[in-house]
Amino acid sequence: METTLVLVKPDGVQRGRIGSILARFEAKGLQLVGLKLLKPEASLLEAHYAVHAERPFYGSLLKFMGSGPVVAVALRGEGAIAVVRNLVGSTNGAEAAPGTIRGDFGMSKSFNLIHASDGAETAESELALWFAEGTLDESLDSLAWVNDPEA
Ligand code: 3AN
Repeated sequence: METTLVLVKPDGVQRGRIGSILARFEAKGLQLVGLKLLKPEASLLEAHYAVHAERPFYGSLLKFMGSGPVVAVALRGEGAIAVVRNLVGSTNGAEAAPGTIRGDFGMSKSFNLIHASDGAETAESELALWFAEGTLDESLDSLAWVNDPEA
């Protein structure tokens, strides 16, 4: 089992896409184990995007991410990190595959609706930042019908 972090970015919240984005993860069979709406502090965003500090878009990325409320979500499932990245699609919404969240809802490479952890180490550090209080330990009974225990 893996747990990964998803953020519905300010554009996704302002455009009323929280429900339709979360519905895709629920429908897939991932379990929500953390959920909150917040306007992130600059210090949280700086820590979250530290790896991009040298990129030319870093300043505008921090400004955008701090411009309105975001939804932070922790999702658990077998192979959840890669499964979620596949559902999210590639960075630029204009080029992302149809059927992915970015491919279906977005047109931009900066206003791309959603963030998802890109690996095991990132997921661990990002979950510690956004869910310092921890995530839910309990598993929903429905998860027993998502993955075949014999396979
Ligand atoms: P992804 O979220 O697809 O993993 P990263 O990790 O390359 O993308 O970039 C982190 C975030 O920085 C993206 N989600 C996007 O919001 C922003 N970003 C990436 N590339 C650009 C770009 N060329 N111009 C503006 N913003 C960008």
